[in-house]
Amino acid sequence: MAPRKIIIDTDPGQDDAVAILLALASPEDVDVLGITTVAGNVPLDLTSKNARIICELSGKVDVPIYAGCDRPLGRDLVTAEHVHGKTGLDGPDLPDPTLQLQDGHAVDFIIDTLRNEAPGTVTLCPLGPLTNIATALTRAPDIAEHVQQIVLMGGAYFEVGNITPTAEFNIYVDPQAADIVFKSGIDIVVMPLDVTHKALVTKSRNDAFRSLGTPVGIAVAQMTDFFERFDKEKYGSTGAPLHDPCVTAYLIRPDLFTGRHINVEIETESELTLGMTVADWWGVTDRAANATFIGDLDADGFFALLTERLGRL
Ligand SMILES: [Ca+2]
Repeated sequence: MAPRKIIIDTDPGQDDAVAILLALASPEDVDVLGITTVAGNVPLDLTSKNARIICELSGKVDVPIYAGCDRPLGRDLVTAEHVHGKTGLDGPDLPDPTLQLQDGHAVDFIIDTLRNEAPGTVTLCPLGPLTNIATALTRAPDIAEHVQQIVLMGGAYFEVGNITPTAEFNIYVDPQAADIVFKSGIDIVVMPLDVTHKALVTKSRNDAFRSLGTPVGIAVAQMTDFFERFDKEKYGSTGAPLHDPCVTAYLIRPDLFTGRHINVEIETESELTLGMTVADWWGVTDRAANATFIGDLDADGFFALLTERLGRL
């Protein structure tokens, strides 16, 4: 089978970095048409810089990188330096990038790329707030039929919220954008906290990254070392959850994941529950299913895949 054509839309982020590295290490499975950046974990200038740092680290410098929206559609940007550090990529000491951003806006790149590809052939992989994707779909509704699937990290049901008591960060930052995407009619696969909190980097899993002995393996180990402080303190978990790599791992090994095809709606108005993903996991409404909401994964299989692929870079 030909590799799946994908666009990674991202706000790196240590876990975004690992997701991107996994994709770049897997050319037989995914063809990365481009990487688009969005404001999220840190402001846009930093997410755009971090995306370039990651591509240089991987040695794959021919993937075009475009900067996108620097703020959510209808509200002020909320960032997460308390999780990811001041740079968004704290942990390893990586050099400033020499790789340049492409001219032009990420949203234009998404629109043009989709229009140039056959209907139903490009998968969008949002790893941050959905601002770029929603802007593209609003400006050019015709691109929806060119999308094969959207596989995104965001939301939560059983785990509820990580930035407010009821909202997951990516959805909370731009709930209006999320609402547009979830109502788009496109086939959506969601990696909520319910599954990503089961993708924990335990000490032995992190040792496996470090033992690769390569610049990529060591940098990933240092990133997760940094990232895990926050989650260990907050949740008392055994290690850092690798949220975003669930997206790229799903493209390579969907059999590692299980979920339910259900209705998911986004709360866009309530001050109390803004950005909540109202997921009808138990099928208690007659609202039509619009997303596959993943609930579980084979964590050992996931980390085995990750370690094997990262070892190639
Ligand atoms: Ca992210």
